[in-house]
Amino acid sequence: MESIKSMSIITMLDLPVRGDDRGSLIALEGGITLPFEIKRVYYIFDTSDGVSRGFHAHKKLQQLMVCLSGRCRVVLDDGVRREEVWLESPTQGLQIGNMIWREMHDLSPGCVILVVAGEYYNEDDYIRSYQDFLELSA
Ligand code: T46
Repeated sequence: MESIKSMSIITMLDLPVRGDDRGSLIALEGGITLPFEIKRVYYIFDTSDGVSRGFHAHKKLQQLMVCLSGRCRVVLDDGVRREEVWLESPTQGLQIGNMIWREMHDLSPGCVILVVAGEYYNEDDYIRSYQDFLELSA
């Protein structure tokens, strides 16, 4: 698990490519490639043109986000700082911890985002109001 960029709230993981002359393969292993155990995997695709997603934080959830195809711009906000990063490579993962507001913008046509999560889906873990997020993170 090698962090190639860890400044402020953006943490990108350089994912190990197990390639050979047939092509490339990346394996994500909980507790090895990722700093948490994996309980859930989901992917986002076929997002309508011009639509942004996210606009929430999680109370406890740890996740890794990888753009497998296309690109998208992710905004992260810890209640004090607001930063953004383009995800455009299947070899790089954006680690997002708890109490980080996230937004996904400018998803390109054909954009596919894989998300690996440390917990099962739980709507109670979501903070969907930015004002509530600011109060809870203060
Ligand atoms: C996140 C960003 C990056 C489920 O039933 N199970 C699931 O595991 C997930 C993730 C979602 N859903 C349902 C809940 C909604 O009815 O799928 C629908 C769309 O979910 P949501 O509006 O939360 O999708 P995004 O793209 O805004 O956010 C998702 C994740 O929910 C969130 O945890 O960090 O991707």
